[in-house]
Amino acid sequence: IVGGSFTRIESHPWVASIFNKGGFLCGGSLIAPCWVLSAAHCFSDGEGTNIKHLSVYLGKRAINETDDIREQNFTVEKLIVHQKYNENNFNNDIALLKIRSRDGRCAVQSPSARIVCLPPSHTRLPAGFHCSIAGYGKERVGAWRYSQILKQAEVNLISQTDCRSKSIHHRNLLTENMFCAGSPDWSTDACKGDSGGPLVCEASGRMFLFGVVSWGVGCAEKNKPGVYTQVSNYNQWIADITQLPEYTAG
Ligand code: 4AZ
Repeated sequence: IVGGSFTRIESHPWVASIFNKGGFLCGGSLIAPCWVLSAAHCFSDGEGTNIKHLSVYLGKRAINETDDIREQNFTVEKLIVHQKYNENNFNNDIALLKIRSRDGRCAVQSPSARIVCLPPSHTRLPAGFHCSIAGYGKERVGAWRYSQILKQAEVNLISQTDCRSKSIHHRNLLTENMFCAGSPDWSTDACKGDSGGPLVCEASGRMFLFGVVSWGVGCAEKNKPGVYTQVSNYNQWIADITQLPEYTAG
């Protein structure tokens, strides 16, 4: 995250960190005890991801530290990349990971690990609405490594019309499964490594997962807002997968 501030995992307890072969890969969000929602593009490197090489953490403040008290660590039992994910335009950039601890359990709720609410189907919040993003992504576009500590920042929702008109670049690239968010002075944005992580908005005293960090052109560049997957378009897809007998048995 460019701009924003360092934060405690207890302030964003749904944040998951996903590692591939021991290296940090992407963010995610805990949406049910056994399920983490992330971005499809995190798992589409040519050969495809071998789930044996993935591990998922909850309750982690720093990606290079082990926190025996707070963190929970999981392997990935199933990885479901959206069947209509388009790697050319990032349409349907959404994926689900079924997690399982070494002793066969799912996430245990604690002050540092908690489920985030899904927004009602097809809801969109008004332009200008303040939401927050969190992740371990780069603090500058050219930084040589990810932020070692979890960061968060406030961004405002941008209407589809505004995102298409203000941002020449995004004009023909924005689908109905995406939305834009940015800070009014363009100082704050998601960046490489924040992908898959949450954009949450508070409504009626609860935090809802409205977006998944998906793509952008550079980071915190003028008129190039961050683009997020519109989670409320996927309630049925999420329900179908997380409730499938073959995934819930055992
Ligand atoms: C990335 O490369 C990335 N500024 C994610 C988000 C943004 C840019 C790049 C948004 O994962």
